[in-house]
Amino acid sequence: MELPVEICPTRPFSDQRPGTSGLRKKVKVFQQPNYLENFIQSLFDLLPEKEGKTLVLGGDGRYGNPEALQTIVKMAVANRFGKLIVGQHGWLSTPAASHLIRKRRAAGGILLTASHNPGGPEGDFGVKFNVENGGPAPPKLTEAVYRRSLEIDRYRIARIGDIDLDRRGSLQVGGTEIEIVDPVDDYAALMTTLFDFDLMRDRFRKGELSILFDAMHAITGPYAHRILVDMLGAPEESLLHPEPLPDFGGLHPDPNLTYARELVERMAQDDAPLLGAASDGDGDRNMILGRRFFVTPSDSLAVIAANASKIPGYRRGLSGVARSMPTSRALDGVAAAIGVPCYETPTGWKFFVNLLEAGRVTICGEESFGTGSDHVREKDGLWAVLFWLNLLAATGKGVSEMVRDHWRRFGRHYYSRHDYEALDSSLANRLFEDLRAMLPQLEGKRFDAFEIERADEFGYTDPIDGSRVERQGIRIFLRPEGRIVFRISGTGTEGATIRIYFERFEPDPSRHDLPVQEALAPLIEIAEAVSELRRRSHREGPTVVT
Ligand code: G16
Repeated sequence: MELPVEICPTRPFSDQRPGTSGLRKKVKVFQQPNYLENFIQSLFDLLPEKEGKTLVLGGDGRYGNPEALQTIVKMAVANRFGKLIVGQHGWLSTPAASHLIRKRRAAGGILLTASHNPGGPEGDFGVKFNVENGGPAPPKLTEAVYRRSLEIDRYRIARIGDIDLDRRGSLQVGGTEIEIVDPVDDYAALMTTLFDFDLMRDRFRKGELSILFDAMHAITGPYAHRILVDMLGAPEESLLHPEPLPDFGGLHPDPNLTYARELVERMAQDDAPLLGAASDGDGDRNMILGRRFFVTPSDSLAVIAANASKIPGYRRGLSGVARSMPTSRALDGVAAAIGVPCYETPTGWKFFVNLLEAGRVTICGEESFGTGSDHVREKDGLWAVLFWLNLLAATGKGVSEMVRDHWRRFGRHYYSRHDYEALDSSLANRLFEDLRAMLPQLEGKRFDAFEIERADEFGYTDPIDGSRVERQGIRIFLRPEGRIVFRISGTGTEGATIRIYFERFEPDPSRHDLPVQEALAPLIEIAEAVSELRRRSHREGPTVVT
């Protein structure tokens, strides 16, 4: 039966350029008539062979998702996709979607999420698009979609009733099969191929392993319940905020020390579990805590890489590792010790994908609470949590003991990121222009105990496809070993967010216990002396410190 397909006239929006990860805007922006439709049709127009192809659809359960999913289903039907695989209730974590795309050989996937940004009517909404390898769309594609969005004049939509997304099973709508799948099944099965579930189950049963996992009322709740409680036997109380809610229960689903406050407080108690962990809106980020101990994401990445041989899925060894440029160089020391290459990429998981596809990298990660491996093409929050759980079970050590052992062996990279959010965009741009102009004069400048060794702006040539990106952050290298990086965030939805990343290497174990901000204080002052960010923005300090 031919379906009633309507070709709707529309007018372009000028602001649909995807950022670090997809198109992210305030809910109110997405609520403008045709805003979502324009972006989705621009994307569909760029996919050459849709007919008969499979598309994966899901999201993090945030406000606006059910309605947006219905719209996308109807547009995908009208654009003649052969099959849609949709997570039940519209749910799919980003790593689970990446896995489904790969496993079911889909042409790609659309994920409705603004990641760690808040939800609800006053919050944020977003669309991520992943390509057939399961990874985030590369810059070439997102730029082409943006260009298309500037000239779009019509979109296609099937005039059909809403699909029941709560009922699993298949139905045929015109030429398109719609399959509603359990969002957790395939992902949970994948995890059992990587980690020692028998060992962890045994340790939980004996009371030798314990966890408090904060799903922040976002997508990882159902995944954590299945894996940690049903499969590993952790008690129900191991989960905090497990049910996905459209406004994340008013929480900010960003797993860091500021927004996961309840978890942090519980982990500060004497009877806290061995491992504390949290994930974000769409389940790709992770935060790792021990009792009264916070593991910076950069250290977590380095510990994971250094101990990979203790985990069944990685016993074969690592082909290489990668980190985003602002991530601390703790990983580089590990790579040198185990004799594998360490790649430095711009911020954005999409820059890891070619390396993973080419088999050059097994494990990679970022300072922004993202860690992952070649099991999917996204960062993966629960994977990192299971990695740590498996490590604790295999070594019998606690989190802080693991990290301190690591520092003793490799030295400690004190690390912190200061975010100045919602700045006036023109002020932020001018500040970067000034920093850029200053670069040639910075070398050799002295600030008490430190001297600027060199300063530059990071650009990257992809070693696999030769593509080049410029202006990926301003770097100031210091002597003795330290580094300051300035970047403008590509995920903010209000004005501009400037991030300053501080890193200082300390080889001496007797100096590994300083408070982080104290250890970095001289660098924080150098950053202000060079940029005058606080003075120019009339701010007393950063909005968020991680
Ligand atoms: C995205 C990207 C990450 C990036 C992060 C922050 O994560 O996938 O690679 O590190 O944004 O980017 P920025 O510093 O530009 O704000 P997510 O979890 O938000 O999709």
